[in-house]
Amino acid sequence: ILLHISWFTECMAAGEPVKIEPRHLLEVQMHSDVAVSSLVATYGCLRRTPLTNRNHVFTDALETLAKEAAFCGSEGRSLAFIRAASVLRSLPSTLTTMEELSRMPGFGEHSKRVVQEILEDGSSAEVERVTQEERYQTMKLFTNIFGVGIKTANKWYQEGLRSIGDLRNSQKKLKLTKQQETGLQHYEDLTMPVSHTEADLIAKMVEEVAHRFLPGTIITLAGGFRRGKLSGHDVDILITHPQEGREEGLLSKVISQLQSQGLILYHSLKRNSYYDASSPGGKSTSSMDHFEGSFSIFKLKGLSQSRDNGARVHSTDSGRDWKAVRVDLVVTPISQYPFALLGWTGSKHFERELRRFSSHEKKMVLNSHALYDTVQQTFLAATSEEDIFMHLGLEYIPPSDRNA
Ligand code: DCT
Ligand code: MG
Repeated sequence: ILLHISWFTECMAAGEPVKIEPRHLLEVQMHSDVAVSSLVATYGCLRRTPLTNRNHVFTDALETLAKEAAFCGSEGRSLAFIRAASVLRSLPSTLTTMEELSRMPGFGEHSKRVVQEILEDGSSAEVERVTQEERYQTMKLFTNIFGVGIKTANKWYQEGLRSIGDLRNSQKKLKLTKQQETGLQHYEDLTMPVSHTEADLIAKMVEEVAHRFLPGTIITLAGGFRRGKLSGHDVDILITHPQEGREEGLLSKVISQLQSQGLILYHSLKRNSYYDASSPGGKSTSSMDHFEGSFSIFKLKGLSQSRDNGARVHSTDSGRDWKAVRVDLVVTPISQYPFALLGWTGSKHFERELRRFSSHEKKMVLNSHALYDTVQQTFLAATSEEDIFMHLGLEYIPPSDRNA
């Protein structure tokens, strides 16, 4: 009964009658991992998580600790904090007592302690300390650079580098990759939020060029924007065509055309590799391995006067009417499109939870290409995201509720 609890509690909060259907009861029996005494479903993909987060004060703290753990190479510890934050993110109201927390899944002692401290004192001393640490601040700064991961950031920190200025001054001896060099060059632009208006403009730009080469091409804005976010760190675009196979080779033409118009500051093309990929029944949990794609930086022009949600849409440099914007383009055959759409809509944690649910509860392997039933040893076809949720025996969660 308590399975679809975020929905259940929402109904209660809104004073709406709660109608329990037989399928809900059935699902309680199916998901052994769901504690019936718990107020919130264990898996993030069983919960509805809208954009509105009423527990920022707790989730910000837990996410800081998650980041810090990741910077120390403790992936498991990091994930524990992410899981706890995600549970609080899905709540329809602000947490007020530890008693409420005791009925929620996924809270280890450490996360509980942090929440308790915030409930009692308004903040967590540990989180305050971490955010003041030079190492944490530097790692956060460096890992925000396009192309820079934790290992590189840590190496630079150990070498005594502390700021973007330091990196720029030592650029020659750092032996940067082309990607890092561009990331550093456009650091200010790339850390400025991308607005929905800007994302739409880029999607239109790609669509217009794609249609020149291949009429009927379908362009979809995925990632955070599809979940309703008003801004993001990049623009995620899916490209497909109703006739399977027609999309092959399209991306390089689109990029070349945009490049000749001077609209690409950086790009790294990746050819598709789904024909030489290992079986989707294998162990890989990567959600975006085998598509033809491009990690790019676009030069978005002509926005000098516009403003959107408070975020300036052009660079702060004087006289510049363009802004560097990170864009990921992914080309998918139409038969894989629903899987790619589901995989690229996110959130990252929602995707992680969908894959965990698929393998632990259903013995199925889900990625951005396919859903494979390891018991039946068959691929399950889908023409929509709804089909995929149905194969998994899950209630459909719309993109706006996938902000886990
Ligand atoms: N994704 C995933 N696993 C990852 C990274 C990404 O499943 N390790 C999926 C989920 C979201 C999508 O790809 C796009 O990734 P991002 O752009 O990083 O996420 P976003 O939600 O779009 O965030 P932002 O709004 O900041 O761009
Ligand atoms: Mg994104």
